[in-house]
Amino acid sequence: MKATALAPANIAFIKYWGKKDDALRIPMNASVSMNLSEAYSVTTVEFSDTFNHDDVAFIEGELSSKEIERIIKHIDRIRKMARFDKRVKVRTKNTFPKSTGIASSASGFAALTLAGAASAGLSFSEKEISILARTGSGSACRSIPDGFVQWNAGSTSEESFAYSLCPPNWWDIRDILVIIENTEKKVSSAKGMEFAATSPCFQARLAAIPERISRMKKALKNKDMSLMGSVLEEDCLDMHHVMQTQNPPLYYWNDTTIKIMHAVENWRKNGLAVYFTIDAGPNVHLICEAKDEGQVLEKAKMLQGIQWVLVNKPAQGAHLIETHLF
Ligand code: 2P0
Repeated sequence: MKATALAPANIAFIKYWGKKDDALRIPMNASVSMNLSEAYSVTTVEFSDTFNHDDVAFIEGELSSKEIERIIKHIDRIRKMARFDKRVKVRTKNTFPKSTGIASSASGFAALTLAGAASAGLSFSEKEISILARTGSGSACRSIPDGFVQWNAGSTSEESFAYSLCPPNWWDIRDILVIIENTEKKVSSAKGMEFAATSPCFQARLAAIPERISRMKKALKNKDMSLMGSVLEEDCLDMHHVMQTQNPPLYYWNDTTIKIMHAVENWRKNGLAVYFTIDAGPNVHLICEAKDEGQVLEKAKMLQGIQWVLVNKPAQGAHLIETHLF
C-alpha cells in the first residue's frame, strides 16, 4: 500500500541538546516547541513484493549516501515491526531548500515515520509514532503532535515521546524565520551533541530546565508574550553558551546573526514585542504575536546580509494526505 504524510518542521522554545542514549536518541532534557506552518516535508512510502531493491530519492535535489543510509536504517525499523522484508520506494520533498539550514531532519523523519508505518499497515497511536520518529531523529518526535508540543526526556524509550500542550489555534503567534546563508552546516547537531557534557555549563543547564519549562507553560497558558519571549531567549543563549564552551567548541552564529540579536534588542527598547531564538546554525527565528507581524516583517526585510524570510504560524502535526508523490 502507498501512503503519504505531511509533517512540519518545529522550532524549539526550550531546546534539546545532549543525549543520555545515542542509539535510541533519548535526550538529557525535556524540550518544548511549536510546529511551523510553512516549513514542512511531504513523503510517500510504498512497500511492495514486486520491488527488487530499495529506492530512496529526494524530489528536486540530491540526498547524500549518508542520508540515504540513515533513511534505510529507519525503514528497517519499520520492516522489523511489520515482520516483513518487502523492498521500499520513498520519495520526499520539502517546502524549503534543504541547504538553507532549516532543520529538515525533524520534518523529514516525522513524515517518513508516519507514511512508512501506514504503508506497512501498522496501526500505531500518536505516542507510538512519536517514539518511532524519535529513533530516526530526536526532534522529529516533536513534529508528530499538533501545535505547541512538549517532549519529555524519559529514561526509557517508552517514556521518551512528545505530546501536544495546546492546539495550533490556541494562540496566534508568528515565527518569522530570517535565513542568512545557504551553506550546509559544518558540524551536524548529532555530532555536536556528543560533546555537550564536556561543557562546564552543561550540568547547570540541565538543573535550570524544569523551572524554565514551568515558566514556558505558564506563558503559553496565559498567552503572555513577554514571559514567553524572555524564557525562549534565556534558553537559546543558555544552549549556545553550552555549545560554545564544549570541547571542541561549536560556534554556530556569524556576524549577521549577532547583528540581528542586537537589532531585536533595539526594536524591543522601542516598544516592539519581538524575541529571537537560534538553532544549530546562523539563522534567526523572530517570535512575536500576530498583531506585530507587519512591523517585524518590515524591519526583518531591511536587515543587511539576509537571503529570505519565511513567516510561520503554529501548525498541525504530522498527518496523512491523499496526494501521493508517485
Ligand atoms: C532542538 N536541535 O531542540 C535543538 C536545538 C538543534 C538545536 O533538535 O541527532 O537533528 O537527529 O536526534 O533532532 C537538532 O537535533 O538531532 C535539534 P538527532 P536533531 O530543536
